[in-house]
Amino acid sequence: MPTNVTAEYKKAEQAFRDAREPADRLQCLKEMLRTIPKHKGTEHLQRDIKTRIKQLTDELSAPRKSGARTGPSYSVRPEGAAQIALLGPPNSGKSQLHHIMTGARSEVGPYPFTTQLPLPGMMPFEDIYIQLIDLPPISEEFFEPWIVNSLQPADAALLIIDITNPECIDHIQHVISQLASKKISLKDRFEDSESDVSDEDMEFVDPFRIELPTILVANKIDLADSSEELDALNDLVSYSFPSIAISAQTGKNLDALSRMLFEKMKIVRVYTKVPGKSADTERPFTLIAGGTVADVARQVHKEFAQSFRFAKIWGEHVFDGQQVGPDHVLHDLDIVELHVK
Ligand SMILES: Nc1nc2c(ncn2[C@@H]2O[C@H](COP(=O)(O)OP(=O)(O)OP(=O)(O)O)[C@@H](O)[C@H]2O)c(=O)[nH]1
Ligand SMILES: [Mg+2]
Repeated sequence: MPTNVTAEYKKAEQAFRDAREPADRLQCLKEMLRTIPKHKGTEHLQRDIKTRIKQLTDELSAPRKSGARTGPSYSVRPEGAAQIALLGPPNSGKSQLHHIMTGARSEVGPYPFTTQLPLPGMMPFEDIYIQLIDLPPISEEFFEPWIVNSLQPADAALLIIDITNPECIDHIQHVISQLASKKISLKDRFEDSESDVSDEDMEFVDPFRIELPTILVANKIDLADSSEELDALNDLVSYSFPSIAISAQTGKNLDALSRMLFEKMKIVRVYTKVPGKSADTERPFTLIAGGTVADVARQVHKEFAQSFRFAKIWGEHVFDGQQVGPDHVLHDLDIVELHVK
């Protein structure tokens, strides 16, 4: 039987999903606990919320001590146009890929379990950056519990496998099941699924469930001779994830991979201009598909959204200098001139 929630709780829950800083998330969790209807049907969720509040409070109050049993959440503050988590079995080349794409010094080793902490890095794509987070491996026997926290702010994932490993297909399943046991599902679609939940708007959905759109990356293609390994590639077709075969060693197909990420994420670059001047083409603001003029206004200045009057836009989908309101949806490479009171 679905249990109905109040609009107040729903609002707090939405704010929690949108919050990216740990302190904001904590605030939202407290608001969720305050507004959740207190009855038998919500007991389980109340307990979950309390656990998260405790974890976050501990994390925020205590600086990380080495060897502490309950460590910090290991979540990395998002930067750039999107945050992408690198997932996969041991030794599949996650760190090698991270290093070659971002230049960050991920430790690469010819043995499993080399990576033990999340490591951020920025991958350039044309005039923007996408953040890649290198993570420890996930296998049938091994799963760092804190990876769950690391995945909270992620926008999508790359599931990296070693195509020369005869068990690489099983590895995919192990990663999927380990994550599923923690309410994290890897999904094959990048389209926003928010709209299909409108029917159950006022029903409880688990606020801690995470869905990560995922690209399957078949690595070490340089070692694959055209026989067995490529058969394995064909088996991958049974997974419906978008996929690509690369070599993190030789660099083969890496440009295609970053373009695929950019396109799948539907990242929108917006250039701003001041009236009477030409656009600032140096540094675009970035939005995820569906982002509006108001979203850009907020990035330009926190209070901009309040003083906003209208915007003029140049781009492929508008007349030159077309006047629009805050809800106008922007497209990649649009130029926006904000007018304020
Ligand atoms: N030939 C070849 N070797 C690769 C490729 N990518 C990674 N390797 C090698 O594979 C080994 C494992 O690479 P890592 O990047 O450390 O793998 P990982 O997935 O980060 O491993 P863990 O941190 O243990 O999960 C290293 O010896 C790399 O040099 C590739 O595309 N081709
Ligand atoms: Mg590694």
